[in-house]
Amino acid sequence: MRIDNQSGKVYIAGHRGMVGQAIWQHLDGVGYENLVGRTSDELDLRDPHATRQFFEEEQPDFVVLAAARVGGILANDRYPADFIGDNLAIQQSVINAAHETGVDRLIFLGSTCIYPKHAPQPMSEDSLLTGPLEPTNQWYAVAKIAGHKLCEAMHRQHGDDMVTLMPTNLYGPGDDFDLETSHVLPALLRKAHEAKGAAPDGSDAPVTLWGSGEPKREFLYVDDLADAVRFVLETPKDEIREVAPDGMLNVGIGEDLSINDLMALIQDIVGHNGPVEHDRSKPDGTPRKLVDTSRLDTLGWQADTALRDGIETTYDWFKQRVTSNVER
Ligand code: GFB
Repeated sequence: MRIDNQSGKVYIAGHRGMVGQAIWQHLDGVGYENLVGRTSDELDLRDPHATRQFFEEEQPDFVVLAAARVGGILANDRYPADFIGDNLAIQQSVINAAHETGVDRLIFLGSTCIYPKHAPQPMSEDSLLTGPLEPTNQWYAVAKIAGHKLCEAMHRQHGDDMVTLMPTNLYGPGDDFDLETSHVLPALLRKAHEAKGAAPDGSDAPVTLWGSGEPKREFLYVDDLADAVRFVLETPKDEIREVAPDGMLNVGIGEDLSINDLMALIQDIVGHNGPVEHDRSKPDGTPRKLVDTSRLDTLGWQADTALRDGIETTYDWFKQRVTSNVER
């Protein structure tokens, strides 16, 4: 039995980011009539007083906490204080305000980098805190673990309905394509696109991959995550707790591939035929992070965007953005 939440007020924290935007469009598209968002200029979620005031004024029924400082392997490694500090502060303000103002359900978005670096694959929710973290993203991971634990504690102590979704590596339209801060998929799309015909003789210039290319990653299209958020919003609390007593649900597609194979797929989509080189001074990070999705499978949800289709849509979005920037 699904819950009909469509007339409830849903606050999407972080609605201008790739994830928040996709959630907004998806909920809007399926008939949610009462969506609320604030830009970071309008409301600094690191400020607990401003956040509390916003919750008191708006009185949302549901909260999707998609606001976070995020980035790829290099950004995580370079800005550890921002990644741990901002995320802890945002989570603390929003989760406390939701508790204090009696929100019906909060969905907190984490990441699968919270699992130990050498967790058995596929990684189940039970592997949380069973071993050391990957050093490059430990700062972000510690913040996200604390966010989940705060939700779990709110449920345990106060009975609050707070659920954490742990999506695997996300990609899609609206992603960050800045080569210093982005994740691997948008970075490789951009690099392959820009290398086309860029050699002095007009052939395709080389593309440089960071690290060995051997690590494996699982990629989830952001609209699939948005649909998982909708699905969880509409699933009765008891059904969720039956499969997830700790309130934690992995979200993935159940398949991964090496970064070298991702590069080959992107070359095929973009039409790049030049060589691929490796910058081995850059870190590899976690060797593999395939998630075990059996909890969400049991509840009845599965991702349905094939990797190739998702990358093609993301590439179309990127090309349009590049063209409109040039025309401006
Ligand atoms: O996507 P990514 O930055 O993050 O890197 P993580 C994944 C893999 O791709 C690493 C390699 O082995 C990178 O070395 N890679 C190859 C590249 N070429 C590139 C490139 O041009 N750019 C980038 N960015 N990577 C992040 C965490 O880890 O994943 C976050 O740091 C978060 O905290 C996020 O959990 C989902 O998958 O290694």
